[in-house]
Amino acid sequence: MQTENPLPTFEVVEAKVHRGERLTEADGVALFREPNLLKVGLLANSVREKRHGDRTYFNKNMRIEVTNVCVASCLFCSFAKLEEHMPGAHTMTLEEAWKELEDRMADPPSEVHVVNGLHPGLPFTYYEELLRGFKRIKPDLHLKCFTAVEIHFFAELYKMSYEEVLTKLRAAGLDSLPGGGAEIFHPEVRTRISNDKATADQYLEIHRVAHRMGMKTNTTMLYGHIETFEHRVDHILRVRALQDETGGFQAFIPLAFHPDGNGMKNLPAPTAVDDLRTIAVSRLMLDNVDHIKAYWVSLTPDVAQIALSYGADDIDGTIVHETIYKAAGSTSPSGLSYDELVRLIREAGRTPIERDTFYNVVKEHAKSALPEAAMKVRDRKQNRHLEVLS
Ligand code: V47
Repeated sequence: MQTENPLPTFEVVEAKVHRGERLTEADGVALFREPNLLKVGLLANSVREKRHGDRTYFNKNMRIEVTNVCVASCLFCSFAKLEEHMPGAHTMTLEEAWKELEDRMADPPSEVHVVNGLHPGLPFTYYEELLRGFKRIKPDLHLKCFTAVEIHFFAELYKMSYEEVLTKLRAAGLDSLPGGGAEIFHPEVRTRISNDKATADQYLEIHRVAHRMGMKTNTTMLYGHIETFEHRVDHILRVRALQDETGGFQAFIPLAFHPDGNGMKNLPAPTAVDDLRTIAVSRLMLDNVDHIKAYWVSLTPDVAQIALSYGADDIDGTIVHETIYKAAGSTSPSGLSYDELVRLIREAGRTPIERDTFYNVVKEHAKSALPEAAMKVRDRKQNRHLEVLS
């Protein structure tokens, strides 16, 4: 890495951003090392506002994890169970998985996001039927299912090429791939935290194949454990390089590490300052990725709300039943209502835009830093405090 040379000053990087120049690896490391978080945040916010103004995206989505049985042994994972008979291991029947969606049909999501363990004993038809069943229930539902790590596992287990796996799943209803499984690409970290699943090159190759087939995907970075700032910058640059080639990534999602109940439980979780800095540097480095997502489950709704002024323009969605972060000690609720998301975005001074998975506008809400109803509640609360004090 070039970082043995003196790093550029913040002012040099700032001037480059204002000139619209692409940032280098050394610039990225310098931004991570800049002690004044506000300066980095302000710069990232200027880029965010140039691209999106106040617009802040969210969707009506739901998460379904059909199995937590997983043959991989990732150090950061608190969700996986090695075998089906272990306490806490669970694999849904297809009927149980479809019922999760059926139960939501009074106020249906526009997207279902499926992430699973790497189960060695299910037939490929289970996954095809899963997708077909979801589409039978709601034909216009967007299916964002299976990380590149799962696609790699399917290719090995069922002896198919990546393209064959994706073609078959697409025929069954798959619309796009979520970004999970990226972790940290650099081998110095990846071999220590997740050595027995898709490598960085395999992960990126699957996204490349998906993009070539016309599918959009997201990508992530799991930060705040044993990696250095240099590893984070290396990761971001690998995303940027593939995006230059294909243009297929819709959003980059930094995921804050949660330590409870996993192989790195002795490490502290990243602080809010690290969260905000990582969002900001991602926005500044990824000049070719449209959206930076502040995933409220991993950040907490409070930090996600602030991240909307540090470069993020998307806050994910309603979600409903998240379990991966719950298992790892997240204190975030497992779902937020539509109105709560609108309120979070509005009170951050932004305009809430309900989107579909491809960022088409479903509903544009009025911008209002403090909506009238919130003002009234605030006044009432303040009056009550004054009464108590007098
Ligand atoms: O792949 C697992 C991460 C990912 C922990 O594409 C952990 O729109 C922190 O990828 N602490 C799954 N992170 C979630 C994911 C995602 C989330 C939101 C939106 C999208 C999208 C994708 O969660 C896993 C892994 O990288 N993870 N355990 C943990 N203890």
